[in-house]
Formats: sequence, structure tokens, C-alpha cells
Amino acid sequence: MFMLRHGFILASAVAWFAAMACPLDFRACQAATLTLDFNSGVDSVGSSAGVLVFNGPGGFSLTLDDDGSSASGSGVRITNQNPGNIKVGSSDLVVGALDTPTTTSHSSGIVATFSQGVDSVSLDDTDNDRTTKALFAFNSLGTLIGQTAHASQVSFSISTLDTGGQPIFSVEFDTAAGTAGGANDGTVFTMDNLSVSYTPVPEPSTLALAVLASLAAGLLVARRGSRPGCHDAKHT
Ligand SMILES: [Ca+2]
Ligand SMILES: [Ca+2]
Ligand SMILES: [Ca+2]
Repeated sequence: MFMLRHGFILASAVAWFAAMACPLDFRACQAATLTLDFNSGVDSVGSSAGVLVFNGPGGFSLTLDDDGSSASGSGVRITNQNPGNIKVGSSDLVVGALDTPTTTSHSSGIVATFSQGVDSVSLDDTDNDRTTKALFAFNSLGTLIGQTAHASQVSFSISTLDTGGQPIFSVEFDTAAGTAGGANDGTVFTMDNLSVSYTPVPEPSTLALAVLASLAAGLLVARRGSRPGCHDAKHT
């Protein structure tokens, strides 16, 4: 009976924790989308090249980097230059990988890593030729959990419907996943209009309040359960 009662209290606390987190922080548990057209030319801290960081609603952040296929890979850059850019020379800026800090070849894969698991990701291939590429999805351990078909000069999208329901913690846009492809196969390409949909997780302070509320609820349940004459009495 002791174990049953305390198991019930624990279950009550968990249920309260989950239920309280959403109303305590209205941003939590409501779907949000971060869409990036890169046309400002900089990320959320004013950088235009390197490992770029973009912040979204609900404490979300997204990091753009190269795929490590070039030993001298140095992140990405926001650009209107070639190679592999169908929008070359326009004000509609795109993103390409930086294979070294000084060269402008966009041959490495482009990796977007998220501060939490996300529901879906889409982007436009802005390559200026028909090199085929795919969008690959990974879990929190970096394990490949899904991918699109290979295609060229289209919009790619992938979601948890393609990953067996697993949240997506990073994606790569390239000819092949991981350090394969990219600088190893000589392709050059860029991308634009990166969009990510996710459900923000509660802030730590909100989680602490939810835990306190859950503990208080659990104590109430425990006190009621320990009163004389309650349901245990009939078993004596
Ligand atoms: Ca753009
Ligand atoms: Ca790759
Ligand atoms: Ca190309």
C-alpha cells in the first residue's frame, strides 16, 4: 500500500508538472516558426561569415556551420556571390559554406543545429546548376533519422513524419550526410529561406515554478491519504 500510495503521489506530481508548465509560460507549448531570408546580411549577433547564430521565439536558437568535409572548413557566409548561386548579384542574399576562411568556394555541406528538437525544416536550393542534393535529419546523438529524395533547384522539406516521430535536432543540406560529400565531391551550391517549426520548451524559472506547484499538489494528496478513516481503514 505504501508503494502504491507514493507511486500515485509521484504520478500526480508528474501530471501537475506537465499541466502547470504551459499556463505558467504562455510561450511554451505553442508552436513557433523561425524563418530566415538572410537578406539583412548578418546573423543575430551581426556576423556575416563563420559559425552563424540566429535566435527565434521562445528562447530558440539555430546555428549554421559547414559539414566538416573540408579540413579547413570555416562555417558559412551570407552572400550574393558565386559559385553555385542562382541569385548572384541580387539583393536576395543566400548562404553557402566557407571551405576555408579566405576562399569563396561553396562546396561543403551546410549544417543547421537547433537548441531543442524541432518538428519540421524547409529550405530552398538556390544552386545555379542541376547538382542533386538532399536534406538529412539527425537526432540529439547525431544519428541520421531521415532524409528527403535527392533533387535540384527545388524547395526541400523534412518533418517528424519522415523520422518516425523523432524530434529533429539538426539537418544537413548536401549531396551526402556527415563528412561525406561536400568538399570531397567538388559540388558547389547555396541555399535560402530556411524555415524551422518547433514547440518552445518552458524557461527554467517556469519549470521551477511548475515543480513547486507539483510538489505542493503531491503533499496535499499525501496528507489526505494519511487521515484516519480514509480508504485504508476498511482493510483493517
Ligand atoms: Ca534571401
Ligand atoms: Ca556532407
Ligand atoms: Ca552546383
